[in-house]
Amino acid sequence: MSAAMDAPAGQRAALIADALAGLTAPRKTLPCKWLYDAEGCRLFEAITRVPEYYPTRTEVRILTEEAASIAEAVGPGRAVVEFGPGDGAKAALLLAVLNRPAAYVPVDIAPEWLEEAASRVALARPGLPVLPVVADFTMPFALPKRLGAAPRLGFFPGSTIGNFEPEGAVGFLRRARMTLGAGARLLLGADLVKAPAVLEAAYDDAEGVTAAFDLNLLHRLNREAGADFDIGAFRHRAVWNAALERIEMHLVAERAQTVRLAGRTIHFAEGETIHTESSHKYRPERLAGLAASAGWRISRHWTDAEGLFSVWLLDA
Ligand code: AVJ
Repeated sequence: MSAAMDAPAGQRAALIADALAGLTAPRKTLPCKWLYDAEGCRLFEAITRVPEYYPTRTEVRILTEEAASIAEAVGPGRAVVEFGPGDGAKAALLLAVLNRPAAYVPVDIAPEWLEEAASRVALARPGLPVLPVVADFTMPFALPKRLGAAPRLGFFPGSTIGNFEPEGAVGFLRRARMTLGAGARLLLGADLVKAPAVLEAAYDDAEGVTAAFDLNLLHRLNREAGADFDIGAFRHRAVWNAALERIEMHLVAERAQTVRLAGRTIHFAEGETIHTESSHKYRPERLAGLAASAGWRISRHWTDAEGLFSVWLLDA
C-alpha cells in the first residue's frame, strides 16, 4: 500500500482538487488549510517557540497580564466556544481566570485537536462540562443542544482571523455572532501592523522552521496527491504586501521545471511562486471597522506594552 493511501479518501480528493485548481491558475496558489497535516501542526507548534515569532507569546502575555481585567469585562457564567482550539493552552489560561464559566465548547474540523484541548481544559478547570464539536467553523454549524441557555463567549485567539481575506473575516464574524446568539460576546486576538522587517523575520525565522513548515506542503502533495515535486528546487519566502497589509508566504521555484500531479503536468518558470498563506495584520481602526460591519460592538481592547498584538472584546 502506498503512503498516499494513508490519508482519508475524501480529504485526499479535496486536496488533489484544490491543488489542480490552484496550480493551474495564472498565479499559483494553494489554500493555507493544507499546511496543517500532522507534520504541519508539529512544525507550527515549533514556530510558536522561535525567537522571531512574537504573536503567540505576546498574546499569552496579554491574556496572563490582563487576566483580571479580561475576566471582569467578560462577566460571570458564560459558556466559552472556541474556534480552532489548537492544544487548548490558551483556553486553559482563560478558563482558569473566568468567573464561573458554564461550559467549554472547542470547535474544530480535526478530532485529534479536540481531545488534546479537552484534556488540558479538564486539568485547568476540573468539573467544567466540556462539549467538543467536530465542525469546519468557516461554515455554519450548530452548537450542542446540551449547552442550554447560558450566554456565550466566543474565543478566537491567535490572529487566525488574519488568514481570511477582509470580506471573509467579516463573513466569519457575522456567522459567529449568529451561532453564538443573543447577548453573546467574542474575545478575538488580532495581530497588528508593524515594521515590515519584524514581520518578515517572524515568517522567515533564522532556524528555518517556518521554511520547513511551508515546504512541508510540497512533501504533503508528494505523499498524498502522488505529485513528484523536487523539494530542493523550491525555497520559502515571506513578503510584506504593503497595499493589502498582509504577510504572504510563497514557495519560489529556483529554476524552470515541470511537476506531475494527478495525471497533469504543471510548468514552473524560474522564480515563479506558489502563494501558500496570507496573514493579514490590522490597524486598530480597521479591525474595529470589520467588527462593526459584522454587527458587533467594541467593548474593550488590550495590547502589550510594545503594541505588537491586540485582544478584543466584542458585544453582539
Ligand atoms: C496560525 C494563522 C495564526 O498567520 O501567524 C505562522 C500561521 N504561518 N507562521 C499566522 C503561521 C507561518 C499563523 N496562524
